Order: sequence, then structure tokens, then C-alpha cells
Amino acid sequence: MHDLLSIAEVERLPLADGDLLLWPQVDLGYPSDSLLRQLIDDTEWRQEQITVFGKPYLQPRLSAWHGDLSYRYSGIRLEPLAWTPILRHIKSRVENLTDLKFNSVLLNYYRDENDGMGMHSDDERELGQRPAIASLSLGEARDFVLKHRFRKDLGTVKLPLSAGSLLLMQGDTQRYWRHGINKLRRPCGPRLNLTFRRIISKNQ
Ligand SMILES: O=C(O)CCC(=O)C(=O)O
Ligand SMILES: [Mn+2]
Repeated sequence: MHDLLSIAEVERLPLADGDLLLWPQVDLGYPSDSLLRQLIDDTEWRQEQITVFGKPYLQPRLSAWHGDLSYRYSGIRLEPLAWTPILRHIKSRVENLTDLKFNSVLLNYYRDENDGMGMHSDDERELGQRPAIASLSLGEARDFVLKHRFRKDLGTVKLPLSAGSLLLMQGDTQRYWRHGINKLRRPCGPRLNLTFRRIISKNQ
């Protein structure tokens, strides 16, 4: 593996019991606002109904799952859509930057301030023990909120993820931390987040 940290455009963020690398601004080969528009317009968005403690509810965002294998979480099973040329292009850029390989991507579309994502860890069995997840943001900046699962003394970490930023979560991050995107009280334009993942077992 090449020495990522010798490349000035990435920084390791201090986080106890976890490992976060942030590229504040990556070059995707297209302006990030045209990628945002193209992905919003061309994606087969769905609003998934999930089950939490036995109760069904609609997720407050739209999503799409592309890749080679299906994926299950919170009681739903996502059958993958095929890779599109633009997603393949972004995937290979992200793979070059991180020096990792991914076989799927979850796209999340936060239409406005009323959309968000509850606190969770990406700790499904299919992702393996210490998953590396690369998260690319486009559109409006939103705070990525992290809370330690056991150590309340560590307090809440907030990372504003702006258009063109790439966050790599790896090591013990999913084991010890939850993360999410809060809804906002002030008006806010659309944001897209693409999380590239590597599914390592089918677990059907
Ligand atoms: O929108 C984000 O930045 C987070 C997305 C996320 O945590 C997920 O897809 O699991
Ligand atoms: Mn997540």
C-alpha cells in the first residue's frame, strides 16, 4: 500500500478507537455540481420502508443501491442495480485515492432539511469485521455526527462534509462509534452521499 498520508490532500482526523481519513476536496474529473445534478436526475431513487423494533416506517431520505451483491439491513433486503458509467467512474477514482477495492455503493439523497439519517454503525456481517467505507459527499454541506457507543466522556464529534469531500471510515470505527445526519431546523438544499463498501459474504 502506498503511504496515503504522504499525499498532502488527505488528513487523518484524531478519533479515539477509530480511524478516519478525510480528503476535503477530491478531483472527480467533473464539477461536483454537475455530478450532483446528473446523479439526482438519473438515479432510480426509492424511499425504503424499514422496521425498527417491529414498527414499519419510511426512511426520511431517498436511496439507491448499486453493485455486485444484495445487502440486508434493518429488516430490508436491497437488490442491487447495475453499475452505471458515472458510478464506475467515481468508484475507480475513490479506489485510486484510498488504495482499496469496493464492490457496491449506497447512494443517499437528502432532499432538504427534513431528510436525515438516524445514528447507526455499519456493522452488518456482510461487511466483515473492520470494514472500510468510503463516503463521498456532493451538494449542500451537512454535519456528519459521531458518538462513541460506550464512552460518554468523549462527547459528540461533528464533521461538516462539504461538496467534493471524501471520508474514509476504517479500523475499529464501526465497532466503537455510531454516526448519522441530523435533520435541520433551517432551510437546506439537496445533498447526496455515496458510501462505497465491500460486501465480503453473501449471508442470504
Ligand atoms: O450521508 C452520510 O454522510 C452518511 C451515510 C451513511 O452513514 C450510510 O449510508 O450508512
Ligand atoms: Mn453509515
